[in-house]
Amino acid sequence: MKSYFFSLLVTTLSYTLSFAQAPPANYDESRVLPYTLPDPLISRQGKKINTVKEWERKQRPYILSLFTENVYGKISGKPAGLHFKITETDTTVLDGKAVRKQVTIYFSAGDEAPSMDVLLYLPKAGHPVTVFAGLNFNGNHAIVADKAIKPSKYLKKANPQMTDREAIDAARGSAASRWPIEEIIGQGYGIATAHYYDLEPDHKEGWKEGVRTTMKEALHIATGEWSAIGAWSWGLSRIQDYLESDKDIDAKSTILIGHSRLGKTALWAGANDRRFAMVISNNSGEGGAALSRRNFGETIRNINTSFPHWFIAQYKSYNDHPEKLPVDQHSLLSLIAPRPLYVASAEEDRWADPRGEFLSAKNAAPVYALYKLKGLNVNEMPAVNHPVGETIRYHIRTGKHDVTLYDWQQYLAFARQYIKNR
Ligand code: GTR
Repeated sequence: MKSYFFSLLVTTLSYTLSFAQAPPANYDESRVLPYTLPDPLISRQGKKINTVKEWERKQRPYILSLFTENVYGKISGKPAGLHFKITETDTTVLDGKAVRKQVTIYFSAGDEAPSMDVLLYLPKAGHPVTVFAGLNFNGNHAIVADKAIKPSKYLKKANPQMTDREAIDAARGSAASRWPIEEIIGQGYGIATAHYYDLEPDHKEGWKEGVRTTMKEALHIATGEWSAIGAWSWGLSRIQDYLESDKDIDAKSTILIGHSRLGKTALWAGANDRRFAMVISNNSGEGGAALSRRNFGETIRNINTSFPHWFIAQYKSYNDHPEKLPVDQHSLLSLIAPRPLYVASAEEDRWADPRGEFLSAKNAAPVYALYKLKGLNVNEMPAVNHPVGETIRYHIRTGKHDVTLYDWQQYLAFARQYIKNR
């Protein structure tokens, strides 16, 4: 009897603890506890990695496998039967300065296959052009207010009474400030974007409708073996598959870009798919660029509680023990090497831990150094609106969690500097 009550007590306690609310977020720098980062240049056997050869052959695959097993899960390659249908080519957009293409990517053979709609804007001159590829939050029709843009089949409705038409009209162009197309086209670059819901709707049950279910047999990955971030990342690689088929595009120079959860996604996609020439993480925060071991802003427990589908189940075992993770996010950034990497924070986005993003970028530099590249070669966090660094670049801008024209202007300048002669 005694032991029964004891075990009941233990069960109740552990149940209560496992569902306990995360402690309030820490925003006090003086309360950040000391931590030690795992060294991405120490092998499984404890040996120091000194050469690019050792890094590429053994250590890089090892670090990638640690993220696969502990954080984001598996990811697959290009499926058999993948094909494209160009549904629109309009050469008159942006006063004739750009070409708009709309393309449906079918993930397997036939017109009924699961698919994703991609919206492209390309400058008319300077082909083949470099493209910024990134997923968007609210549908392609939210990028530019033009009725010719096919609306997403996933519509956000402000209230249940809203008709589809009203929802589409309300969303049209609503994300235009995050995709300053005139500026991008004016500087000679293009964009390719798709709604991330086309890959997996962003909620706990979204996997039932997304590619983790619809492509399960074709990709040979069980739904629980990968994550929503994995599914979205996989979709970015499928956009690259299309870009490689389009002769107007220099697909060897594709720049991945993502904001927030889609910034986490861009990093994971860039780590897995080395066809991407540059990666931009905009305000990606916890599970993105920010160090998990720093108890500042969002924590692993917070993110796993609000968004259990973003990562694999194993990641939950680190909820209260980031120090047990065999990696930290600087190791993810290291996987982008030797490709140029831009990490950006926003001053008011304390939830994403700007200093943790900076320190992560800084601690990725030793892997860039193997390639004789200077990474983030400063010791102190820069002042706001003062980009720093070389092959790894960093800025913290004034303002909120967002993607702004200021951010894009820095990315365009970085692209001009590092991508031009590829
Ligand atoms: C927040 C989440 C962050 C970030 C953000 C976003 O609620 O806690 O990790 O990803 O959403 O994607 O906008």
